[in-house]
Amino acid sequence: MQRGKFITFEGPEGGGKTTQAKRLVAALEQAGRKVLYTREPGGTPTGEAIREILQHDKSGEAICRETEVLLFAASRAQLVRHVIVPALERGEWVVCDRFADSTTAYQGYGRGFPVEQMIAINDFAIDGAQPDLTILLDLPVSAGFARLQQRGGGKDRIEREAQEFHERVRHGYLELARRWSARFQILDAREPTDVVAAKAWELVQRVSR
Ligand code: T5A
Repeated sequence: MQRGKFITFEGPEGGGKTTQAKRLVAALEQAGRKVLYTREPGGTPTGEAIREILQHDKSGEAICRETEVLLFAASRAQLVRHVIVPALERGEWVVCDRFADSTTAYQGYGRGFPVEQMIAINDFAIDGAQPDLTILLDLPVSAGFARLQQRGGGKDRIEREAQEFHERVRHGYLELARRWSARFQILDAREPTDVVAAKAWELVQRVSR
């Protein structure tokens, strides 16, 4: 059985990752592929419980930065072993809304942990399950937040970080795209949804050949 392909969507807040990931799943299914959609943090019962801790901070206790890194990694380790790798081995395609590059961008570039340390932690968590294609939906931080404000629903713990934090995250993603230029493709997330979806579909055609 041929292994499926693994596609991830990454980028700063409000770039349209969820919108585009779901559009891609629908397009792949229409093309006759079996597809699994998942997201980070989350995607397993353990991962979703970790997501609650990371996003809503309900205990009232501040989460240490080190704990934050390890919780993201723990959610990912579970998702890779219980969901992503089994699906790929069944020949399915996997579309994931954020993955390991989010830790490098947010906790590495954003929080200031050494980037190489974040990459090493990611490597431990994912055990070689690298995406075949990572689509970086890039847009200015202010444009992403304007969209989220329009959508409503308030900000989660990380969205509440200062603008400079989110600028570092965006810059970090662009660095990662340069570093891993064979895996990353950058799309301008300011373009209309249909335009971005068409460009993403074109990129996906290339990895399916
Ligand atoms: N995080 C995550 C880390 O710090 N480290 C990690 O390792 C990981 C995995 C996750 C948070 O955790 C952090 C990053 C995040 O802060 P989340 O709730 O999953 O949080 O949030 P995000 O992944 O950031 O998703 P968002 O909801 O912020 O945005 P999306 O998914 O990029 O955007 P989407 O599709 O929900 O769209 C946002 C709005 O814009 C509109 C949509 O209709 C929607 O209203 N929109 C467009 N409008 C105009 N033109 C377009 N092209 C549009 N595309 C979408």
